[in-house]
Amino acid sequence: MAQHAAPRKIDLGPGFWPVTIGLTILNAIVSYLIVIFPIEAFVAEMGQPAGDIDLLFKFMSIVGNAIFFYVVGYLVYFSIVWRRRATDAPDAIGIQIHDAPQLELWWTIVPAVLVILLAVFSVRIWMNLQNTLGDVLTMEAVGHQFKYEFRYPRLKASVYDEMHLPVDTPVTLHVTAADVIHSFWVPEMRIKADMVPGLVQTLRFTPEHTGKYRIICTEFCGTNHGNMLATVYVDTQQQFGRWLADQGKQQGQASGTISLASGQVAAGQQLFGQKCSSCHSVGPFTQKIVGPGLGALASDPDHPKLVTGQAVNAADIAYILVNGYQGPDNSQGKAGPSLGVMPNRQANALNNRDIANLTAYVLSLNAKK
Ligand code: HEC
Ligand SMILES: [Cu+2]
Repeated sequence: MAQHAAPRKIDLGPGFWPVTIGLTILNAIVSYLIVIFPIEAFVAEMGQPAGDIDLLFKFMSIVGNAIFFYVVGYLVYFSIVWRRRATDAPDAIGIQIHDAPQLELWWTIVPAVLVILLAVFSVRIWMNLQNTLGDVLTMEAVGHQFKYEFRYPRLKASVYDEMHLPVDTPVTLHVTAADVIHSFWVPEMRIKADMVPGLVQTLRFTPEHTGKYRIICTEFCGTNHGNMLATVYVDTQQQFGRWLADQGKQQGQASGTISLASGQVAAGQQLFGQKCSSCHSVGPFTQKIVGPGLGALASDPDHPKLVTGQAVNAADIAYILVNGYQGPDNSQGKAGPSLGVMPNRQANALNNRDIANLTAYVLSLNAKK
């Protein structure tokens, strides 16, 4: 048996060309359906580069579908045409084909051309996304457990969980993270980037439709990851200008001395549920979520001091709420391992009254015991 000879002419079977024509027609129909598929009817396109990215997606779908239908189509066709017949010897083996330069040439050229096209197409979009040429607004987004921080060039303090952008304005956004890996995803913009501590990545886009859109964290970043959502508002130029001015004014008013004596326990309890309970239980120190339990702050003999090493009193608790804390655990009088990051007042969006109320509530937890 001459098994290794190159065949003069490859026998493709009786129905090869009709099957090829059938698969080609099927591909043309599927490609047409992909081209007319209205992605934006399911997830709106809020601006550029959403359109380009949808086009790229359609191009990949068409190529992927073509490969799928041809490969599976021929696989089924050849399995039927060259199946083992009842009349074949029980130990018969299939036709062994080696060295078919014609076939090998085409199955190399066609995928190579497709991959090159794909590369050119996607690198163009990628470069556009990174290019900061002629941008008007440059700002930063920082991921925190479990909130988004936005820094605007003309605001002294950051804004949390609410991003405002002026319509029709190219925006350069630098994204990074403060603690663990988060991600910045705006489905309507088709942009998504991991927020990685120590790495700053650039996204450039231009919102073109006013409205309210979602920002979603897509990297599991801790116990409250599922609630790590924010909103991006695309405003008219005038609305955006007004918002920015308002923010500046509010930030000017936030300073001033805090009157701790006026703290309301009930208001503090309500705020605690909104802003603190994702990280703190009201159980003993050891009942940790992200931070230590706060229920026995002033009555736990194992932890006579605050994690900062300061005494447990209103002023020193307020100090932690204002400045945040990340350092060794000094609550037992000697330095222990760091417990994590306690966010500062900006990150927790606390004004002076909030701090007074929370301090009163935290201290009241001990009074009840
Ligand atoms: C992202 C999680 C997180 C949030 C939200 C958070 N904390 Fe904390 N908090 C921590 C961590 C972690 C520590 C410990 C820091 C350290 O020791 O390095 C801490 C420490 C503290 C301490 C000191 C505890 C001690 O035993 O000395 C107080 C008081 C406190 N937080 C109050 C609050 C209040 C009130 C809020 C709500 C405004 C709040 N925290 C929100 C994580 C958080
Ligand atoms: Cu996150």
